[in-house]
Amino acid sequence: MARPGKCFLNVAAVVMMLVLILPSLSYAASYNVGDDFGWSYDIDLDTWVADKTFYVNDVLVFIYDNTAHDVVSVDANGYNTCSTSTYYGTFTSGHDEITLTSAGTWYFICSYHCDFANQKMAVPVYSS
Ligand SMILES: [Cu+2]
Repeated sequence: MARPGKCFLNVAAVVMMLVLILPSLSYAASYNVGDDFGWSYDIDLDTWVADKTFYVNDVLVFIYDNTAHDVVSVDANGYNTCSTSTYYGTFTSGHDEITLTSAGTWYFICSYHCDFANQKMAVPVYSS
């Protein structure tokens, strides 16, 4: 008992689901922090952040020499005072991929160079 009409509807439903799902997946972007400089005080990180728009689920890739630097996710006070006392995570692999899982401002510092070399950045993250 062939029912070509129902088959067409199933195909159409699958296509519609893909059309709805695929754009939301492809929007997540990945950024190498500092581009060719990496996570470094040799680049103005504020400027690096300023010309980009970050969204939830985007990924920041911190590439650095882990014998010289680290990445500490801190709150606003930690960012302003270069304090790691209220941190949300310390990353030390030299190649850390951090997914921006919520909207708001994310703060990152290098515990070695935050205060005297300004190796820190505040990243505004938007919901969509
Ligand atoms: Cu550093």
